[in-house]
Amino acid sequence: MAAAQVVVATALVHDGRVLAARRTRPPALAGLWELPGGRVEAGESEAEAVVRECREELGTAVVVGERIATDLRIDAGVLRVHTARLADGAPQPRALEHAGLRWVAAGEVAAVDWVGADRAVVADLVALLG
Ligand code: DCP
Repeated sequence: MAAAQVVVATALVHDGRVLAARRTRPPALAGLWELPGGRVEAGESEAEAVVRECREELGTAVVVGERIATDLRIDAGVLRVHTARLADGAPQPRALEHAGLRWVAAGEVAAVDWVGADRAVVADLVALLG
């Protein structure tokens, strides 16, 4: 059996807030907020995938930190969250995949309308933001 597809998500932290991105697709996820990311491609490390997805989706360079959560099961496979910080440039919703971005403070994390898998890391995000 093939290994489960790994999807990475980025807990991008800046000035005590974490970046949330509003999905436009698929219909089941449209309007909900996620930690930006996507599928790890063949031959790519998870950290490399985080860097690539942030460049593609947000137009920004990031430095990847540690993995903050256990594996989360999603329809596409398994989701792994990595912390990151900005290396250069303010994130912009570049890809059609996102309708908007917002920086979320620790006290606001629980109230965000997250996609299902990401909701499971709310406590980790609050701890991360301290
Ligand atoms: N996903 C999630 N939470 C995240 C990021 C992704 O639950 N923080 C889920 C949504 C999708 C799957 O993972 O079902 C793949 O995510 P993307 O569609 O963002 O991945 P890609 O950008 O790689 O997709 P595509 O290949 O469609 O461009």
